[in-house]
Amino acid sequence: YEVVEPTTLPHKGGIPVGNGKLRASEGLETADGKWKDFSFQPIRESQVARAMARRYFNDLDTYAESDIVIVGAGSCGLSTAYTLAKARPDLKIAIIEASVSPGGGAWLGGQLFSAMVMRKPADKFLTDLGVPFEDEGAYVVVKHAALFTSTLLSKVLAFPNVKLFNATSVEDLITRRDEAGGLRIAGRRDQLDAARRGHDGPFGAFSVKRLVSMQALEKLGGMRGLDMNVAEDAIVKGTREIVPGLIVGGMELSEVDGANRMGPTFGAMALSGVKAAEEALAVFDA
Ligand code: AHZ
Repeated sequence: YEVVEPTTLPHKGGIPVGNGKLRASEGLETADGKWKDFSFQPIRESQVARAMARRYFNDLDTYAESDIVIVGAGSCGLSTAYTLAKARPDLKIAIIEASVSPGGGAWLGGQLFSAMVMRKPADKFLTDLGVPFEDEGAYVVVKHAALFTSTLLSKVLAFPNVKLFNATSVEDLITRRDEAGGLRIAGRRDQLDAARRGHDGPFGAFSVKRLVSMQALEKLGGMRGLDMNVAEDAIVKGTREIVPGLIVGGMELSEVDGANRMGPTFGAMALSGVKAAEEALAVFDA
């Protein structure tokens, strides 16, 4: 499908609001300049169904074999996707998110407050992304966590080599044996599961719990209590390939390593995403 950039659409940038009133812009005006004769272009219901279904099934077909599969579109998974897609337009990246709404816990800064705190040096990630923040010295504050999440999401989804399958839950891991008999996650190098999280919730730490039940990991360390200073460094530094083919980052990693949680500060999620992307490329390019 040919993608039409917004500036070339007939309504040229949408409907501007002037003098407090909604005013039709060029291309949207009706003959008398009022809304009386306004009408959308005609359509059949079947066209709508086909327009959606054709693309979805085409995407399912295209991404049935992906280079990288990211399980969970929380702050860590999305940061991974952003870093990978930006660095490697040649890779096919699928994001699978159980919920209808991607973003995980990052729509709020934590504890029902709207601002988001990130400790330095995670400000570099915000600068790269183009999200404004207030500098408080050792840490920065984004006015709205939702601004961070919506900006990250919009950039990730705009990459032509990324497809988000939301409302889709990962229910098991594909496994293979290598020549030496060792277990690896997914077929060859072509299915790589990177970066997701793990609070105990309906889907909490799914991948790593499954690793235990399939005896690829002896046991989980279990997430510890809150200690921001210890937790954030540990999650970023510990983001790695846990079992061949499976890279774990974000809060899910705390379940593996018995690491502390960090509570409402998101720098480690962004930078764990960056590290997960690096680890994935190291595996992929090996
Ligand atoms: O819906 C989940 C969420 O959007 C999704 N998910 C979980 N299991 C899945 C499955 N298939 C598909 N089986 C699944 N999707 O994964 C996403 C996880 O996002 P998150 O925001 O919950 O995790 P994160 O690691 O990206 O960020 C954690 C943020 C936290 S938790 C925390 C603390 O507890 O102290 N502190 C921070 C900053």
